[in-house]
This record gives sequence, structure tokens and C-alpha cells, in this order.
Amino acid sequence: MERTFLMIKPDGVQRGLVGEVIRRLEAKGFMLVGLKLMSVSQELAEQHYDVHKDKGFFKGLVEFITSSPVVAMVWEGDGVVASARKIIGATNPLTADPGTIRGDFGLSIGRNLIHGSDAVETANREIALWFSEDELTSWKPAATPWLYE
Ligand code: DAT
Ligand code: MG
Repeated sequence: MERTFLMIKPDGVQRGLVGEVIRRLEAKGFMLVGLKLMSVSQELAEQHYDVHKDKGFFKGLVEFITSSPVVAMVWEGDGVVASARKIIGATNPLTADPGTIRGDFGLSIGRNLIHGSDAVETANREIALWFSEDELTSWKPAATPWLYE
């Protein structure tokens, strides 16, 4: 079953949107398999955003991610990587569609509330970076037959 890595950024935690984000993914039918509130080290933030290391916003992004706790999560389900990206919405909250997390709650690109892996391979890399194997729990939700034909 497909898995993705989601991270509620410091602004999402500070603004009290942890429950709202989890509620939306749960209501969709995805399954939570890993969850932790944590402070992010400089090294982890830099590794996570390695693909952006040459961008002008990289330094500010790392400062932001390390500035206050985040909620790191792994979610599982059919097509969860692409579907979670749709639920999150476009990178810039001002142009993100209403109904998405960023579209409903954000105003600026540097405070866009949540990260979601952009592809299955990226998800596997990010899950391994943020979670150890024993922090992830496989379980079978009772609702499974009511979610999947
Ligand atoms: P996404 O988070 O939608 O995958 P991304 O991978 O292009 O977006 O960028 C990673 C994060 O970096 C993004 O969530 C917010 C920040 N960021 C991207 N472009 C930016 C910009 N032009 N100015 C400031 N921050 C930016
Ligand atoms: Mg990205």
C-alpha cells in the first residue's frame, strides 16, 4: 500500500491547525501510520529540502522549519501521494484552490502550513529520513471494507 510523508509546518502548529489537517485526511479515508510532534534540527531541515539548496529562499526556509515544532506524519492508502498533494493545494496559498488546506488557511508562500511528498520515490526517501521503522505502525482500520471495494 502506498505511503506519503506529510509535515505540519511551524505556522500550522502555532495556529492550532493540527486537528483540522488530521481531520481532513482521516475524513478522506487515509490511514495514519506514523505521528510525532518534534523540533527539527538544522541538519534534518537541510536534508529534507536538499533539492532546494541552491534557491534564494533556502536559508529562510530552513530557519522557518527549525523555528518552532512541527508535526511529522506518515499516511497510507491507495494513491495517497497525489491525493494528499491535492488536499494540500498549490504551493502559493493565495492561488491555491479554496477547499484545499493552503487555499483555506494560508496567505503567503513562506507560510504555507504543510508539506507533502511530491512523488512515490520522494515519499520513500522522506519517510526514511524522518521516521525509523519502529515508529511506523501497520494496522487494519475496521472501515477498510467500507472504503475500498
Ligand atoms: P511544495 O511545498 O508545494 O512542494 P516546493 O517544493 O516548490 O513546494 O518548495 C518547498 C517549500 O519552499 C514551499 O512549500 C515553500 C517554500 N518556497 C517555495 N518557493 C518559494 C518562494 N518563491 N519564496 C519563498 N518560499 C518558497
Ligand atoms: Mg516540494
